Amino acid sequence: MQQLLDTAEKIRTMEIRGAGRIAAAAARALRDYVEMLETSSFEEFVAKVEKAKSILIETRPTAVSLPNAVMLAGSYDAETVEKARSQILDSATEFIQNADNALDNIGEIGAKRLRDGDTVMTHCNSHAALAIIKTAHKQGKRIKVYATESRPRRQGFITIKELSDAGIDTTLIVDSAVRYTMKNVDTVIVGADSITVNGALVNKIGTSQLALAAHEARVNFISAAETYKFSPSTLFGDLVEIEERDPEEVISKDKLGDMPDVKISNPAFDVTPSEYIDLIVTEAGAFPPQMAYVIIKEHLGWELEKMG
Ligand code: RI2
Repeated sequence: MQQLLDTAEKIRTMEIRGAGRIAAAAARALRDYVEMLETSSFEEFVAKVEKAKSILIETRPTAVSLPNAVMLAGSYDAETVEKARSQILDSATEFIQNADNALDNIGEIGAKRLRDGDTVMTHCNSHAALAIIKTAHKQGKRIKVYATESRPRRQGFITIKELSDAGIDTTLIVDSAVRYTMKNVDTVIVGADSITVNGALVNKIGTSQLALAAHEARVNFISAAETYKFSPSTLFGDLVEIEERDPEEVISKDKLGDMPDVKISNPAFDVTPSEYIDLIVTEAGAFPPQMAYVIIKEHLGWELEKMG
């Protein structure tokens, strides 16, 4: 259990971050926990596995990849400890493997949307979005990238490191330079934390500003998202909760000093409506956002059965 609690803490503090990485880490933690779980009582096994699942799911509220991963990795229908254990080990291993392959497919499919000489803007740090840019670069296309800083956690620094290590022409901009810079951009590519049934994209705070600026400048806007980033529960009316993080991430109490009454708001994500999204690139193909329902139905049907 201690290992699982450590992983949960790393997800909460964002030592492990990025909707896809969170999902894979949770699947691994659940697999390792189940592998070591010592009990011969099936009731106890079920209770402990369910408890472990909720600990992982409760770490961060917005990225649906987390509950989807825990449900897919932790699925079993056997009614004995050993059979259920072996089913979960198989499901979790399959999820982790599929998640890895998904990034390769997203890279291949999305790279077709980039032409030699294109300029891309990206936000935060998305492994799925970077898979597209890196694949196009590997194919010999000359791609130039503007990466936003992405305050307050500055994940843009991880992005520029990854891009420059890959030998890609990279420029860092502050978040407020998005609209000014958009005139030089051909395509915006971002990741996804959740995609709702009506095709809205929930992603790092500031994404909707990129989308708005891209729309105004007639620039393509693409989200790169594995199918497990679509949210089945939105089909049943649930809203995606936007995580509000510690104000200390924005400014420390010391620096606020003599302004103790000033409040700090630190929402970690925002919502981009489907009208501003040209395409969602998944491992199963490139879809318009209006097809979110079909993706949920075909790829996350297990969840619908449980709910329906
Ligand atoms: P990949 C990140 O959230 C960003 O919002 C990013 O766009 C999204 O996860 C998807 O990332 P955070 O964990 O799965 O930094 O594509 O809050 O890596």
